[in-house]
Amino acid sequence: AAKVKTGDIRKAAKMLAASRRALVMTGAGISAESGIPTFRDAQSGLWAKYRPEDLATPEAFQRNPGLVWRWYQQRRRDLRRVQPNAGHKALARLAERIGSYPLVTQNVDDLHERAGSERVIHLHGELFGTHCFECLAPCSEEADTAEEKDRATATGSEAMPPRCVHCGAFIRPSVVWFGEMLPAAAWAEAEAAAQRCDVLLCIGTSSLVYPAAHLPGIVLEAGGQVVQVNPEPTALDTRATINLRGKAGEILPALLD
Ligand code: BJW
Ligand code: ZN
Repeated sequence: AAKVKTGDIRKAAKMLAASRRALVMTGAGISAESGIPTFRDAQSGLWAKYRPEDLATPEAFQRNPGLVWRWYQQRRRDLRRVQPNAGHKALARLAERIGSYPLVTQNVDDLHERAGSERVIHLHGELFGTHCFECLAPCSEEADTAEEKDRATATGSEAMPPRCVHCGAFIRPSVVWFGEMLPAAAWAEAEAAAQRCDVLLCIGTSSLVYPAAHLPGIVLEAGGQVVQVNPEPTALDTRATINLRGKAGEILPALLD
């Protein structure tokens, strides 16, 4: 947190301590220090080898279900091997400090839950969920153990997605692709929380993907304040009340000091 003015950290900490209805929103940046690449990092980002529209859209899945499925299987395996970092843990401790608050995440990983956060709202779905591409029936495929998964990879039997037991169509990951609606209940909850919150802590998101990127604006228009945590400039910088320029794993624990 060397680059950040300690005065700004102290101001943000006070703001959170005084808040009556805090809200936290996270993006890929909070999981970066756990070893999960972000999306828009050109070198090592999750889309380094492909264009997003070749992987994260319903059209991409229809065109090449095997490619898309294997990409998600790899990400599930990677996720099983990493741990929540100091940033995730600080957010869980923050609830003990200031009282329980909703945590809206764009991430499809489960690192907030594993760190102990309880009111996690997943706007873009979850990596370990699966459902039918056609009839939307949930699939219990993920009950398989990691070892079975690895064996399936080794034998090439996961080259294509499994089939739905009800209608025979392909099974897909329960994540929100470009052009798809967000889960209605999750979005409604996030929007309502933004409208009534007095302080939003917005961490590790480029603020480029909508409608999630609307949430800080909703907070500001309703008279709330926005504290942003990000080592890089983002689309939100000019509107945020306080910009804490640094890594989540360093700034968030410092907010609790
Ligand atoms: C650190 C750090 C450290 C690094 N500590 N920080 C309005 C205007 C223009 C376009 C649209 C609009 N409204 C809707 C759209 C279309 C589209 C959209 O937003 N496009 C834009 C890209 C232009 N939105 C949609 O399609 C959405 N659906 C929708 O609108 O439905 C309505 C509809 C239906 C039908 C027809 C038409 C409309 C759905 C969006 C779904 C997004 N899905 C993805 C993939 C999920 C599945 C998967 O994981 O594979 O979600 S895309 C990807 O981006 C993923 C993320 O959740 C999301 C956001 O990314 P995030 O988290 O911000 O990551 P990065 O990589 O961008 O940024 C990381 C940040 O971390 C950086 O700032 C770093 O600096 C920082 N960082 N280390 C703290 N240690
Ligand atoms: Zn089906």
